[in-house]
Amino acid sequence: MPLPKISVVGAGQVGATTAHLLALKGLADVTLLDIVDGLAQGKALDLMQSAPVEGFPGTVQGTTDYEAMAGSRLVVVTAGLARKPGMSRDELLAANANIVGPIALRIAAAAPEAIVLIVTNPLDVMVALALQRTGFPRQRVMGMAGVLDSARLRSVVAQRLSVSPTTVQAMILGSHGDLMVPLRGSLAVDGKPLADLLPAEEIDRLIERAKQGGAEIVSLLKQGSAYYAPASGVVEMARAILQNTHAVLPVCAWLTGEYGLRDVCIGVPVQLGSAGIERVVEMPLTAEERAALTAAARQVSEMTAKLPAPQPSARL
Ligand code: A3D
Repeated sequence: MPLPKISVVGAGQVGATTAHLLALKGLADVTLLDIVDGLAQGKALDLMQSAPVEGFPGTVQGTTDYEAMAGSRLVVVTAGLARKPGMSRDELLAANANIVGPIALRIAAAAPEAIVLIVTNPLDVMVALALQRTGFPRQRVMGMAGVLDSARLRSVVAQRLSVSPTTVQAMILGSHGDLMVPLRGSLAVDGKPLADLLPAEEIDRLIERAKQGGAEIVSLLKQGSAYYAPASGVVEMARAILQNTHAVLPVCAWLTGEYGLRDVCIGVPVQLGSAGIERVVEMPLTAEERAALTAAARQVSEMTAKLPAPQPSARL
């Protein structure tokens, strides 16, 4: 059976690592696209030269041509600037809107049936922008952040308890930034509530460490931001879509009344399948969690309202 096609726009750290994982896992034929001539082509060649050793079945091609996205089941957008030390994700807003807006128009033209998965920051606002510019239904435009944020929390909990990270469950909702909303009731190890294993203050400290996980990596790297775990988050979502698993994952989605929120993109539990977002899953929240999710949504709405109007040159 031929493999589905995934296009990855942006062949930088997150994009190239995503292409590598997709190829290694045999999930797709990958088209890697970058605005810098030679970058995607060079990385694609390098990846293809690992195929004889790794034995993966798919192909990776590199290009600067947006038309090459034609026929993609999924387009992953990682194009844009990454954070520098001390910089907030929100400071990237104007610069990355001028990159993601035109790319969304290109996707709508070249791959009108594709599902779009945004990674570029500030994540929640970029998903709203992509939804608006593609004109796609909300089922087909989403963002990756919650899988990463939850994985960071699962990782620190696993290290603290010396257990396998795959046995740790966690669900982080809200916006990808300071206003992420960890659901304390979701924290468990092999189904056993974390609250039975650790004191509340220690759980607070682990949550804070996970919240600062991205900034900690940015300050250590000195240039660029995290990419291995972000790419794993993208591939987990891609797998749920391509293999129609109906997995429930934290996904940035456009809400139309769920959780009492509307006309905003925010991280919520979503069932993913071959159509994209199959449904937003409404989990019971504490009053505190609901208030935190509402505050995060308000902040994202305010930032979305600040999006620059499309430039004539950006109208493609
Ligand atoms: P980086 O390694 O700089 O790669 C970005 C790539 O985008 C570069 O190769 C650019 O040449 C390319 N690019 C720029 N403009 C265009 C364009 N118009 N068309 C095609 N390619 C273009 O950055 P990175 O890979 O580390 O990060 C990429 C983005 O993802 C940044 O905005 C990060 O902040 C964001 N990010 C988000 C998460 C989330 O969890 C949401 C995690 C990690 C990174």
